[in-house]
Amino acid sequence: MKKILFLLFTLGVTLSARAEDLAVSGAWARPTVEGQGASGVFMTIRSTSGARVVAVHSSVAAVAQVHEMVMNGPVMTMHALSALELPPQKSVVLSPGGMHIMLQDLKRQLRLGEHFQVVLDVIGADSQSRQHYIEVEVRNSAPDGP
Ligand SMILES: [Cu+2]
Repeated sequence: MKKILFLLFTLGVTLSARAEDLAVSGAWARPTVEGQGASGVFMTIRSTSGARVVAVHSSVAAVAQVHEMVMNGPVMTMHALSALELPPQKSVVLSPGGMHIMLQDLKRQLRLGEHFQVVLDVIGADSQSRQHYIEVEVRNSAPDGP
């Protein structure tokens, strides 16, 4: 019996350590006007042991993708990434003018001050897939902080 309790305790600790593998901070999106179809979501993501974001969803938009900015001749264009790589111990910044999560076919207006959820489908260094729920604040500029 003592052995089983020990195993459960060890398992519990392992699970909670894994859940903390991914740290997301400063998630925000700009407000939209009525009828606007798209918006970008920005945040900083850090993985302890390395991971990749393979899909993104949000209930506020029919389509969500990770985009990068690429120069196409003299023109800056957006390009959808099949996966967002998160190298171990390295902060990956999604910011205006750089990589971002693109919400397309917005189902409703994003109003200043409100919050909505974005879900990241992540495959960890252990090849296990997990979903991370991110709370996104609608604001005019990036929040301060780390
Ligand atoms: Cu985009």
